[in-house]
Amino acid sequence: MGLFQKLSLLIGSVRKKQVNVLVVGLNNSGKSTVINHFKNDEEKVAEIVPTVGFNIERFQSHGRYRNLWEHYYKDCHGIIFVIDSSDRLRLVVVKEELDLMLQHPAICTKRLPILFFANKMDCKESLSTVKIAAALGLDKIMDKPWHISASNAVTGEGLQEGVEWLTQQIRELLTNN
Ligand SMILES: Nc1nc2c(ncn2[C@@H]2O[C@H](COP(=O)(O)OP(=O)(O)OP(=O)(O)O)[C@@H](O)[C@H]2O)c(=O)[nH]1
Ligand SMILES: [Mg+2]
Repeated sequence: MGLFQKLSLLIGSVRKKQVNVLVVGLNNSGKSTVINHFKNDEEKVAEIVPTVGFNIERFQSHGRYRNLWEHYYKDCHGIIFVIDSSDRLRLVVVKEELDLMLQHPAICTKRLPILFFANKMDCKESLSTVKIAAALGLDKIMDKPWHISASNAVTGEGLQEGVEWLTQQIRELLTNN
């Protein structure tokens, strides 16, 4: 069973409701590659469970478009934050963007689960999930469930573990509301 199918079935069994997951991250982090991985499964799902929708939207994390964020944040059930683990130089920029996102009025009041993909784990210079979590100060996120998974979006390695975690979180969120 494909990742997307599994996620849809699990969530769909709780409530037949559209689930929106937002995929964010700096340019070149691997967002489109992650999304494409889901898209292959989407076609299979359409035939099997047509009543369960799953939208993955993405936008570039550019300051210029920050006023659009609220629109995307408003209806989302979870966030996938993609990080290029091999891009050490821009890790400070990732932290800035993350902090801005967490401070956003549409985000800071919600108990939205955030899945971090420490992507490009196959690259020689890539940092471990522990080092990335420390650099981003993830341990300071107390009011939202979060999880970090190492991934290789090209081969799909690590995506399943992360998505399973996110599925469980969204399921709990939908059950409790
Ligand atoms: N080695 C390696 N390359 C990856 C991985 N994920 C993505 N890439 C490559 O990184 C480049 C950027 O990936 P995209 O998915 O286009 O990144 P993006 O975040 O959508 O970038 P923008 O659309 O510019 O914001 C592409 O050449 C991908 O093939 C990975 O896990 N490992
Ligand atoms: Mg892209």
